[in-house]
Amino acid sequence: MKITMRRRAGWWVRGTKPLSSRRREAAPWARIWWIFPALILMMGGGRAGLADPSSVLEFPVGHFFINRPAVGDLDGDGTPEVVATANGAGRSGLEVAMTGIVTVIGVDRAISGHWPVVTESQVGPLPPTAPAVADLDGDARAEVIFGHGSILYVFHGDGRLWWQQRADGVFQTKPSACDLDGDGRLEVIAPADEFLGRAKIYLWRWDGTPYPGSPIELEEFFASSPTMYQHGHRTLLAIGAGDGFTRPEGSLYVFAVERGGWHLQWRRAVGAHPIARPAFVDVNHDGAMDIIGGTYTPSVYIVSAQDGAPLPGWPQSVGGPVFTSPLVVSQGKHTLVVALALDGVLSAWDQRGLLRWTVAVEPNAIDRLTLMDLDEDDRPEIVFGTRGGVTAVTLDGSIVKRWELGDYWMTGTLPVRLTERAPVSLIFGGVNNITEEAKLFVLNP
Ligand SMILES: [Ca+2]
Ligand SMILES: [Ca+2]
Ligand SMILES: [Ca+2]
Ligand SMILES: [Ca+2]
Repeated sequence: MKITMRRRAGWWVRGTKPLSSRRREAAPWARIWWIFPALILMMGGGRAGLADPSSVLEFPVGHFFINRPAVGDLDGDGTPEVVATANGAGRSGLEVAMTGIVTVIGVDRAISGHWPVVTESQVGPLPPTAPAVADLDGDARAEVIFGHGSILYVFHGDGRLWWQQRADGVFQTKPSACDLDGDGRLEVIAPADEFLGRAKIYLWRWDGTPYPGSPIELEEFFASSPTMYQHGHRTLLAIGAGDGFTRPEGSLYVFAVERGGWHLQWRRAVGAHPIARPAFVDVNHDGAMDIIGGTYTPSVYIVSAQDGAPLPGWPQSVGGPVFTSPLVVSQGKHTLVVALALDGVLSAWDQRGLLRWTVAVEPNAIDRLTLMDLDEDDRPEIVFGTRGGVTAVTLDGSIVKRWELGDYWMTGTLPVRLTERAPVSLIFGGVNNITEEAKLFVLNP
């Protein structure tokens, strides 16, 4: 790949084409492709543009597929870098689809080192997972952790490969780094899927040596990204698992991880294919953790983290599969549970499952809803990428803002303060529906 180095608006990027900054409006009729084993969803629909006075930076980072970007201080200078994983390098379309590319973009100065990096070609078109960014070796420079095909990669912050491990199965969800056993060192947690087989949760120590008892085998084909809750030296690890549309069952697993091992705390059927990343939240304010997630039943579930028993009023059914992790917003005594389904409807309930409102947004398959106080009125808005742009919805269920960014399918958004004094930017990825080009977007709302 030709290496170029350009500077614009305080941003440096190495190894990609020049940047552009622009204002655009009105996304035309578009299509969204969501790549998943044995599943390609095609969706349509349209929406007129709302106001768009904001500035947007765009960085080309690959083709066909892009994940929600991550940020971390890769070079130890105190300011964050942005990491994007996409499909990518090569001359033919198939070659591009079979490789992953990782691009790193810096705010204040050019990124030194070996970025972008390109992964080994896989059998068939597989996207890399979203990246996790964490300092595994304790040198104050974050590593970049992601899976592509059956390989889990760990790169140092300068783009040098540190370690890699092979799995039975395919990495398709974002890995995590967490000190599971309280020894002061992070572990890497990465589920690998196996179509018509059994998904496995791989655990490695910081340096790539296997954690005792790894991998943990699940009954289902596919697993969600893992979620952890830590209490003292004990970590609870929650993961949803399902078989796609082939079987209506699906389980939520909670494992307890302690020094020297792990054990299954409980497993409970929560609906079909519950692979929206579960979240630990005390939804009913009783001092005990609950777990919330979404299924393809389709439904939103809330269960007790203690034993998996459903909370009163839950699960609640919705109009389409829930791939996006639901949000819980608490303001004083009031709690709002918000979930987005693949039919493009955002729904909100109170903690007992009473429906408060619904609003039609756009069909989408994003991984995350973001809370962000856009107008600084001390009430956060719900922000997410959709086809054609980014939408913000108030806690009362009205669309207050819509940024039209062209014919792109967008990922979930990440609010980041890129320098100490900078206002919060929204970072997300998008794939162009015509050219299939993958871009990283930085929106200053
Ligand atoms: Ca930095
Ligand atoms: Ca490091
Ligand atoms: Ca540890
Ligand atoms: Ca609770």
